[in-house]
Amino acid sequence: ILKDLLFSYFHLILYHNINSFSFDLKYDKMYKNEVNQMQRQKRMALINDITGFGRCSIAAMAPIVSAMKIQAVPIPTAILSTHTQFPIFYFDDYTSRMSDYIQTYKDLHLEFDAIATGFLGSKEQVDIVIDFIQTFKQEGVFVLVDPVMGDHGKLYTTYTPEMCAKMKQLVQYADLMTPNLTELVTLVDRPYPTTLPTFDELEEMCQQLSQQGPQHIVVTGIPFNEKQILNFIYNQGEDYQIVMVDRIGEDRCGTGDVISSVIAGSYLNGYSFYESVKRATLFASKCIDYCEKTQVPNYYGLCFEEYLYELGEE
Ligand code: PXL
Repeated sequence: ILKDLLFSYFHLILYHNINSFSFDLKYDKMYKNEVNQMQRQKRMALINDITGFGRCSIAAMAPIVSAMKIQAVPIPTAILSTHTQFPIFYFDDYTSRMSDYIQTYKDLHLEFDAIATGFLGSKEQVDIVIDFIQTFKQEGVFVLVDPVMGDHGKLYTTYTPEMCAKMKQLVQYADLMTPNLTELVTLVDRPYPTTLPTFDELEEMCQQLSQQGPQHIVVTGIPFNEKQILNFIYNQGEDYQIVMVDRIGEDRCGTGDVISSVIAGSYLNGYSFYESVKRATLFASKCIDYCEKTQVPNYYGLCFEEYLYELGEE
């Protein structure tokens, strides 16, 4: 037995040494190849939760950006079996493991072309995201912040005043932002309007938010009338633009994630911000239309799989 044990131990040491030696070589070669590669595939970090059933966050965003020929790199903030709109769900907060997870990317000197952030559950997570951006946002890298904070004039219960203040800190690192009206007014310290704000009011609020960082903002999903949804686009130093879409059915979970990932992917592939928003809202509308026709429950998310191939067609 002792002989066997010694033999295994010896093998373990040998295996480890050979392995770390070959890793160094492999890593060096891999890294140099990547740097020398003229046309490395584009790569996007997705900092969001992984939810198994319900078509939201990374489970929706990763296939969407992949369809656009962009490598998706998930950085989980939490792991859930279903999203929180289901009556029951398993929830595993990943905060305490995020820094170690990200450390390997730092050690590997990985590079990203874009960073997209979504729902963040605690102020610690916002700090981790800020550190990630400070490390990986090199020249030419853009950051899309989807400030998932609330909807219909109400903030999510996790959004304490402390969390709101923390979210405001993240704004300065954003190049692109995709707030809804609730999130926009919260970020610029205004009350939720009782009537539809005018375009001038929307522009003024976007201007205020933009002064803190983001050059491009789209205020998504503003209920314009019974039949239409307004998306208000603000580009720093330019006139505002609007994209109207038909209002189909009730709100669907994950719509924001589908929209923000199509925007991020399109923008990374060279579309203007306006074109990116247009592509995203049209794509989401098509998916919602399919869900309504096939009577998919709202909390099952958007059946984006049906039209995914269209995103790959330039
Ligand atoms: O963005 C939708 C979403 C994402 N992730 C989780 C959610 C929801 C919506 O409820 O619960 C965990």
